[in-house]
Amino acid sequence: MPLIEINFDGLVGPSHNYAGLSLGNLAATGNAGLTSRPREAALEGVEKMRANLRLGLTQGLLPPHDRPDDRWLAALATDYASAPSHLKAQALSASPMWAANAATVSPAPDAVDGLCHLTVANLVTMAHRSHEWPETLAQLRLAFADPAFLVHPPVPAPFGDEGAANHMRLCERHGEPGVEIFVYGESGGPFPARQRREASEAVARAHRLDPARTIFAQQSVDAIAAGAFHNDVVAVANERVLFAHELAFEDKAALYADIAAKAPWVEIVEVPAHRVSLADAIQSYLFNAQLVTLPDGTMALILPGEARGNAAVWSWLGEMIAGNGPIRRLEVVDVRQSMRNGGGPACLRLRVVCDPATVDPRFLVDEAKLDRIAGVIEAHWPEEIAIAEIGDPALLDRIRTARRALLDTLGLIELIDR
Ligand code: SUG
Repeated sequence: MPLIEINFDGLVGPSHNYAGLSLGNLAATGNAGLTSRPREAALEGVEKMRANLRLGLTQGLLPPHDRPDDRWLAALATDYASAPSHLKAQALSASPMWAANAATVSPAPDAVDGLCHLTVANLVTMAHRSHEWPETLAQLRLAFADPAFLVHPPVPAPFGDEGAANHMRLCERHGEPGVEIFVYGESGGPFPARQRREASEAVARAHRLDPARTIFAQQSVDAIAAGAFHNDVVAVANERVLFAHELAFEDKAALYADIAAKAPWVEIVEVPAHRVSLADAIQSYLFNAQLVTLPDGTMALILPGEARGNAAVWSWLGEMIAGNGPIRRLEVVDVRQSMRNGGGPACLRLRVVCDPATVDPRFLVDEAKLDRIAGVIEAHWPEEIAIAEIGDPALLDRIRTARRALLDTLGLIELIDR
């Protein structure tokens, strides 16, 4: 079986809420305190996966983590009942849904040892995300237990690593050797730069990448300051196409020259700032689209509804599609609940290029499995979580029961106590 790209979507967990925990993520902080709708959020995610299946794509799933994270609270010498309210919110966050931050993935053709490498992200910059990695590691070691893969533990603190959200791969076809671009931040005005160059370099070394096909590029300070807390809010790559905002990178000329030297076949589709401002790009999540290759070899852009709702963005996209560029089709999905936390279609998925036969099938989905998952969500996910409910013991029981029911359905009950 040839190597193909599989999108593993993080399923929105039953504790999905709007605590406003991510400084520098304007949607998350701007919507702090809203009442969330976990059931709707998870069903939106299921519909997005169905839409991808119907495009002929192979789809995987990563289940929600155990929340609240009692082990993390215990390490902080407290428990949920007595923890101060900010720790309660941090322990309860459903943030593992944004699977683009689960790990960095280097497919086998890129590594000198011929293995597909995954390094779990440490996510140390944000407290509520810093405790995701142990369960992510457990899940990935299960899903990718085949000897075709090597799953690495996270890079140590203090070198922040946010995984695939700051990593792009260019290649002529998914199964062929690629050029990997690691985008790090040095500074972001008032906001933290979450990806450190040292972390990216450590990941590239661990993945046994060829330096001649590896690029390190700085994310633009202006983009981070405008609210692009990850590179995947201002750029996305797929096969031979890089789709990026004009102001995504600090030294664009040097990066484009490096790409031209290492991957002369690349087509750069750049959106000029005078057509779509950074503010519009970030509000609409134009670049947090899934840029995918369809079975007929053409490319489609899977966009959030917010991109259609932004006049400047939609008119630019209309012209792009009417032209003769490499992106031939637009698909719009509704992930509004996740978007309110700053998570678009691309945030919700981790791409792994591999032979699907080497993946634990419990992590792959088809329509029938998605029907069963939707049934569990309808029966168990809370309809709403008001911010004042975050300390409510009845809510915690519901959240745990809901996750158990899902793991049962997936045959993954061994993850209950990873
Ligand atoms: O890390 N939001 C996430 C969104 C991650 C989006 N991922 C990518 N761009 N790939 C974050 O900022 C909000 C949680 C809260 O505020 O309650 C949050 O964590």
